[in-house]
Amino acid sequence: SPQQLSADANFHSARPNECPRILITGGLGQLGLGFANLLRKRFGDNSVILSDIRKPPNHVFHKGPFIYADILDYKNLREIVVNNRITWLIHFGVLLSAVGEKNVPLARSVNITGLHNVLDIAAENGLKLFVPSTIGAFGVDSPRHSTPDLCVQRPRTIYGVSKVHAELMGEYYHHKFGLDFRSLRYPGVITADAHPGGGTTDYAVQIFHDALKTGHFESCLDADTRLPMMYADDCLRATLEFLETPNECLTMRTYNVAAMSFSPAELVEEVRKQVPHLSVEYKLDPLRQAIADTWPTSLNDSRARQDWGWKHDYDLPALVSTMFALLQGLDH
Ligand code: AKB
Repeated sequence: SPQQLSADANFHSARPNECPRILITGGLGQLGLGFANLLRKRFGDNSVILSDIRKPPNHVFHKGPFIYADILDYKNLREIVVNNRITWLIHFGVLLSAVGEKNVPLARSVNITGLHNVLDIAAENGLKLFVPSTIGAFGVDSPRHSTPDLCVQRPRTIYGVSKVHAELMGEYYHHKFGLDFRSLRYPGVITADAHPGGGTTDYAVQIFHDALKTGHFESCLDADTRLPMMYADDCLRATLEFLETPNECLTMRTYNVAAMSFSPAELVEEVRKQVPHLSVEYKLDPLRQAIADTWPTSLNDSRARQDWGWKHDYDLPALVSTMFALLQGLDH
């Protein structure tokens, strides 16, 4: 479209030479626009192309370049990387844990075939490649508490299996072909500006909207199911700081990152400090509960803290007060 062409023209002309040229896949998911905003602040508005297979809402389109990119279409993706002289690829395109179990063939294709396309294009074109991993890459056989970076990983979801595959393939491409592959194992991420789609930790975003809209919250996980969680700003800052860390500081390619752990009951208690009348019902979703029961309750991220200085800013009280301030500001 003419708008797309002009977005591309801006992308080519306005960027200083030393800045990375960044493509984000799955850009309309929970983290895409937030990360594009952070990267655009750092490297300039036209340094980042957001991409997805869906039509973006106007506010996304007006914030900077957006392009159609299908990670399952190798030639389409390669053309975008080549034509825009991309140097960093942020691969957010994925089906999350719960939705993946409901459509295994699609999850296998998006999460595994899509990753293969991204890996090959990144290796062929000398890109820096970031692929998030997850607490879902661990399983019942992993240590449950303070789970370390290196331990047994036998997840039982297609999402988890595909993420272990991504970690291993990325590391293999790094050692075999010199690909600058980097991955962080994200906890459940809590965003104010976007909803997650089909994850096991989604309840921790939903509660804020329900508290403000109806004052009633139905938790799909049991009251005492503790999981590692992180506020979006910490998650995105961790990702950028990690990407900017010189190669020689990294002793690994896939790191745990952590901030806090809480259960639905602990989150409810904190939310009630802002919305005291919140009523809560525990209506378990058997699929999500079964998945959560196999995940770590907390991550050990000491290697990230040691190697590249990771440090979180938000604990549970800070997360809750920030979420309410933002959502009320958005005129809920
Ligand atoms: C999910 O719940 O599937 C994701 C994750 C923790 O990876 N939010």
